[in-house]
Order: sequence, then structure tokens, then C-alpha cells
Amino acid sequence: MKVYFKIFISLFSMTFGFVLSPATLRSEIHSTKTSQQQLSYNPVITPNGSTLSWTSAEDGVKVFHLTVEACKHEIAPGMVINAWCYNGQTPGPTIEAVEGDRVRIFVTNKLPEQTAVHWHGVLVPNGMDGVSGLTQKGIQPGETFKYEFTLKQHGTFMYHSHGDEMVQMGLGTMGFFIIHPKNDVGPKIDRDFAIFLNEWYVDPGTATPNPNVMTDFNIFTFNSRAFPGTAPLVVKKGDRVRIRFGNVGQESHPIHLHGYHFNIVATDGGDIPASAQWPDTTVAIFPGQTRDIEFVADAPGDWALHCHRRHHPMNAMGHEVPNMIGVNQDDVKDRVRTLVPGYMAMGETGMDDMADMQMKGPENTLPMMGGEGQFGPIGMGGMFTVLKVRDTDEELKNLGWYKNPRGTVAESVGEKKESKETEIQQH
Ligand SMILES: [Cu+2]
Repeated sequence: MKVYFKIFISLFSMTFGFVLSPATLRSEIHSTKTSQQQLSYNPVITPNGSTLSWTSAEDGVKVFHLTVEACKHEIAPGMVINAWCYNGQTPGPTIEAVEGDRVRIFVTNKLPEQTAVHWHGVLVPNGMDGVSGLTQKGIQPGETFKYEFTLKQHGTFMYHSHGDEMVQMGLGTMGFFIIHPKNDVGPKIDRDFAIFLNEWYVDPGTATPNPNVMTDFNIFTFNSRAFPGTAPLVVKKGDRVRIRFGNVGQESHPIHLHGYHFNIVATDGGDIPASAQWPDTTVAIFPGQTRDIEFVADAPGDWALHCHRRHHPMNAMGHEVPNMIGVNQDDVKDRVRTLVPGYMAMGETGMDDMADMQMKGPENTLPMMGGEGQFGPIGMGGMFTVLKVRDTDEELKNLGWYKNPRGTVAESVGEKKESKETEIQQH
């Protein structure tokens, strides 16, 4: 009789909102400890996502199941899209295993067209490489295919459909494939995060991403969520933190972390030797790449983590917005109001007031910027989240905004007066 050991490693599967409740956070931290006792590795956290559970067959093979299917996916509160998902989510659940493991992955196709799954960066026999037509027959609607191979390497890899990629990946069919090293290869990682980068085009007022769009996207996401729908990354001071980024989209994303210098320690080609790493504050991830960064969280605070392309930490930009910076619209405003009662002139002094007003757009469309911080509107959207570093367990349990030590916050000093020194210099 076959004995199956159900291993529950989907402990991070809850999709939590931007602010973790103390109960959620406690369970998350507790889960890490529990998992560490059961597993030979410290599991990866996929913010807003989950880890795929597996069963162990009698022959020691780890067995995984993926179903590719249509699903409803929330980008952020107020916006739900019609996506194509693995196991009902985008990105699909993170597959985790250990170098040397043999894995058996069953893929069931519930899409209306054929598909195949490519294990991006994973060294597999040619016939397991998942390219429709080239290395296997396409998985027809209703069919289940079996992939099986032994993991010969460790690192951050991805899985995604290979066949009508424009549509299937354009609608969300992608996920992480993390292979932990068999032997220690570096310092112990305390908090290990995985974030998939993606961009979408969803016409304002609609719900189905348009996969025919090639360059001009309007929704930018971390793990298929846009700020303020992105979960924060929560760590304790002193933790060694790894963040793994993956990208199978159309755009490159230069991801910038505030408050820290990090090292880029690995690509999907393998570990970068310490002598070849360099410190940086921004890491660019191009389509088809993964990048791992590492740092020790020695600076407490609420630190921004975001894409540095200026439109990417924004939501649902209209593409025909006229440039009104510095344009006096007083006359225009009154005349337009005779046609459109309540019309508001926007953009004369910048767009920041839009964050304040939370202007309501068409249905199922996010405001351009959102999210409220302890000092007011954050004025960001899209690819934006917060790295929350705290000194004590108590602070981690009662997670809120960072309590800045006295005298360390920039503040108003009233209207600036000409100083004596300036006057002297002028004479
Ligand atoms: Cu970007």
C-alpha cells in the first residue's frame, strides 16, 4: 500500500491585505518556525501568494499538482480582473524543493486552448522542457500531463506556459520554482521573499487584460497586486533578508530599495561568487530573468520598495491625459462646467492632489495613486510596497507604522526667512 505523507507547506497561503493584522503576523512567524522544524530549509514567503503543497510518494518522489484555469483575481481592493491562473491564483503557487529531489508535476489544463509548462532555468531532459510542438505535444483542454525530473541545481527559477505565450502569460500564467541548496552555500537566510514582476493593460472600466497590447501598459504589479493591495515585507532588525525577483513580462523593472545597500547574489544561472558581487540600491530585472538580492536588515523603519520607472509605481494611467503643468485653467474650468457640471481642472500644480481626493474613475478601475501613511496620502500605486524592519518581537506583534525616534523626522520650520549670511554674501 502506498503511503503518502501530506506536508503542509502552504502555511503562507493566506492572502493578506496591506496591513497585516497582529493575528495574521503571529501565525506567519509561528509558521516559519514550525516549517523549519519539518523542512531542511527555511521556506520562501510569497507575499500575497502561497507555496504549493506536495505529497511524498513511496519512492521518495515529491508529487505536485498544477491546474491551469481561468480565475478572478483581485489586483487591489476595488479591482478584480479575469485572469488565467495556476491553481486559481496568479502568480501560481510557489514550487519549493531541494537540490537532488526528484519531482513529479501533474499539469491539468482547464483552459479553452492547449498549453504546456516550461520550467524556466531548471536543467531538465529535453522532453521535459515544456515547449508545445517542439519538445512535447500540447496539453489539450481537459488533459493532464506528467512532468518528472531530478533537480540538479539550486536557485530561483520560474514556470510559465510556453505556447500562445502572449495570451497565456499576458493573463497571468507564471510562478516561482525555488530549489534550495542541499548543502550550506552561504550565511543563513532569516527572511526569504519571492516577488514576481508583471505589467498588464486593462482598459479603464473593463476587467479582462488585453494581451494584444505590446508596450503601453497601465497596471504594474508585485505578485499580481498593485499598491495599496501589496503586502508589506516584515522583518526583524538583524535578520539576513533575501528578496528574489522574477520577470516573464514585456518590460524591464529597475527595483529600488530605500534605506539599504544590498548585494545581487544570484541569477537564474546560479550563485554569483562573493568576489564578483557588487553593492547596489537598484536591481534591474529584464524579461526572462530572476535576480536574488541580500542584505542584513540593520536599519529599522518603514522603507519603500518600488520600481523606479516613473509610471510603474502608479495605477491605471489614462494615455490621453493632456499636460496641464503650469497651465492656468480658471477660464477653461468655468466654460467646461457649463457643459459638464462639477468638472474639476486637474494637473495645474502636479498630480499629487489626485492622491488626496481618491478620485473615482470608471468601475473596476483603481485610482492612479492610493494608500494612506501615518503622515498622509502616500501618492503611489502599482509596483510599490513597504519593507517593515522592527527592533523587537513586541513591535512585530503590534505592527503599525514605524515609530520614529524623536527629532528624526523631517518637519516644517515655517516660512523660510532670509538669513544674515545670505544677505552678507549678496553684498
Ligand atoms: Cu517597472
